[in-house]
Amino acid sequence: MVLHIDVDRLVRRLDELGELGAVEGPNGERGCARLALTDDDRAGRDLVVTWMRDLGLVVEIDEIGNVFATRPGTDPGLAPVMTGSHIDTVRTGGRFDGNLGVLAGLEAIETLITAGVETRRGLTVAFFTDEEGARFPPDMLGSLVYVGGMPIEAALDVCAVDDGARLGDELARIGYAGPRPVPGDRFPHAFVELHIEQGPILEDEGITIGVVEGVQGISWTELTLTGRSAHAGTTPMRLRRDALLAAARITDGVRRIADDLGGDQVATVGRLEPHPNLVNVVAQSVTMTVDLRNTSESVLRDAEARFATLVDEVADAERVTVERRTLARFEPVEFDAGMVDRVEAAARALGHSTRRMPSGAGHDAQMLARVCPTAMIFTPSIDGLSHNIAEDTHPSDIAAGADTLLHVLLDCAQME
Ligand code: HGY
Ligand code: MN
Ligand code: MN
Repeated sequence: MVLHIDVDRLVRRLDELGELGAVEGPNGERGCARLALTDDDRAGRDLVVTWMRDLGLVVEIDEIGNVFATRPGTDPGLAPVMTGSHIDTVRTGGRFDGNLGVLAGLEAIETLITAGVETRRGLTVAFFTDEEGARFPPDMLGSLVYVGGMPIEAALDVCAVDDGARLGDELARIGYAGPRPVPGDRFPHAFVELHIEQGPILEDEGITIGVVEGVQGISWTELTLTGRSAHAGTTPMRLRRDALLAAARITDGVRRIADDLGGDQVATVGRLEPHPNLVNVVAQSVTMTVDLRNTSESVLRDAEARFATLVDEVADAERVTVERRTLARFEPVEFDAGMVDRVEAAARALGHSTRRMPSGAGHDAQMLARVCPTAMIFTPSIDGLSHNIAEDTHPSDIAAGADTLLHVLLDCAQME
């Protein structure tokens, strides 16, 4: 008997969670802006924890606010199998990024409870704090702390890029500074994460399930360029030290680095904050971010070297000073071959088309891969859109992804 999840129940929960921090678009799109450790994040956390407790799961919260909900197995001496993702979003987020992985994990466990199916190993569904890193860099912060990649003290002292709030203060304020110690003292036997692809590949090729083999490398840098504010009307061009012009030249240069390297190289200037940002003042300073990614560590380093040269040349030409701050730097990650095979086999056994692929986005799974055999399952994104309020995935694909997750969890839960 092949078990299937209840996709209507899963979609209902995705919609209900998506209402917390909901953002309405001009054409009726319904996205979600639920930045980490905001009141909306607290409301989202409270709702998911209520669903976890209603299922009778054992809920634990760790010192960085990661939440773990476990259905014990028949052999309590064995480490559980874990699934999960994140429920924080970016400001132009959708209802599926992260949320699908958490709620599909909950749905898989509820399906087993309803069917009266016990598992040898316990099953844990988790959500990790601040996966997006958009408010508190780096991204995947909560899972990074959980696996011992970042000391808790350093994490609690990270300040928000929007309002400067201290992460530890915000975590306490929303009531999610938990007692479970970090780094984790009880790592899972295996970890599998369901996530939307967030890109165009699966949809373009008409494939239902992405079998994710790894995650590309990520390099985030914050630049603060400082020139000299001056009067827009009286200051001759030759006398200007225009930080905004320097930022514009760097932005254009970053695009050229990606074009010159080609292949998997991507480069993004996502945040740009001029000061004083007034119509009649030559900008005194600009804070900006550059996001570079590549599946190859050596090419990513080449991109970083070209970026460093670009910044030096522009700063010299425009006579501005530069402060650099690394916000995130993670090398490419390869998932466990055995777990990747399990994902592929489960999807195919359910009759779904599959293709192996890397992940362009960062995910909590790349951190869990440091402590246990890990893999990911992708479902198609309509129009390849994500980090956009129009983010969407067909219910049939949601069902395919969650069913695949259910069967990978069942498979792993019987492992020795
Ligand atoms: O930035 C990322 O790839 C992810 O959305 N945190
Ligand atoms: Mn995500
Ligand atoms: Mn995201």
